[in-house]
Amino acid sequence: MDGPERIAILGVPTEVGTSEPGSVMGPAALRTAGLVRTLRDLGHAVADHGDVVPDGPADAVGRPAVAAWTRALARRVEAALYAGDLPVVLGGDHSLSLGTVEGAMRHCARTGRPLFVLWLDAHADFNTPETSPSGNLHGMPLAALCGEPGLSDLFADPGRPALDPTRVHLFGLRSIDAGERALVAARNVEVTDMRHIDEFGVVAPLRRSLERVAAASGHLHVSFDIDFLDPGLAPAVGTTVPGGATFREAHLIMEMLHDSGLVGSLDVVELNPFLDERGRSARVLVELVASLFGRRILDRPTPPIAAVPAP
Ligand code: Z70
Ligand code: MN
Ligand code: MN
Ligand code: MN
Repeated sequence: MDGPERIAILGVPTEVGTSEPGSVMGPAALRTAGLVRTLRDLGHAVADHGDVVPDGPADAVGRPAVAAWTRALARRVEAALYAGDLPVVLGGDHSLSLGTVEGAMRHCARTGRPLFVLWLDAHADFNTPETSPSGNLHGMPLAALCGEPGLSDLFADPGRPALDPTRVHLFGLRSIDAGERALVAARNVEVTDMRHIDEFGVVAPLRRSLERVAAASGHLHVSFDIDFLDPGLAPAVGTTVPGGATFREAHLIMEMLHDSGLVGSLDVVELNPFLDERGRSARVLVELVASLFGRRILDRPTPPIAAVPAP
């Protein structure tokens, strides 16, 4: 990401993966908060492709409904990447990332670049039907993508290769169920939890991760669940988990992601506008996406820790 991008906006108004209604309105709220105009004002060529239509009956529920969204979205994301666009997917609950990541994986299979996933989230989203206490599919996309059994019916291609869990970085974790904790450890998923952030900050673990992606010439997919942020900052979430990222932490992460030039696709998920306060959360997300796409205070990248300028 260096200079103007061609950005393809894709709305995914779904809430089939959660039991809390409202995130179906997420794409509309992000557009209302000025996402498209903000990205254009930064000099990017932005095409709003409207909302994706699920590939199946409109009244589907449960797993067949999630699969219908995955099939449709994977195709749209793959096509956008093939056309040289950077897809920005507006959710919708986090089950939609099955589609974004399946599409990005197909693209990476063609280009030969390895896919890395940065998962900014309070949760691990690594439950399986066996470990899930809720049965909600938005708590399972990473387990499904990494090939855990019992979830292959959620994909367009049930025989697709699995995402390498060691190339997944959970960042901001502060709520994890017992079964998924065991699974995340067993699969060697990279984890930067909130305690680590409190002790060491966001810069060191993120920089380490970005250096790894750069060394492998990888495609970095960023999946931004709004509950990564502290609920005091972004209250529009179904289940609030206290102790989330501050605006300044999230802002710095976005600036570092921009400066890395490595981001190849982005999801912005789990905004529930029905629970927002005068559009506050939607506006915060637009500000953060703007920073990821190059808005900055001064015209210089975030300096490496090893090279803090002398006073
Ligand atoms: C819990 C589950 C979850 C929100 C993801 C929570 C999952 N681990 N909740 N995002 N808001 O039900 O699997
Ligand atoms: Mn740029
Ligand atoms: Mn999530
Ligand atoms: Mn979450």
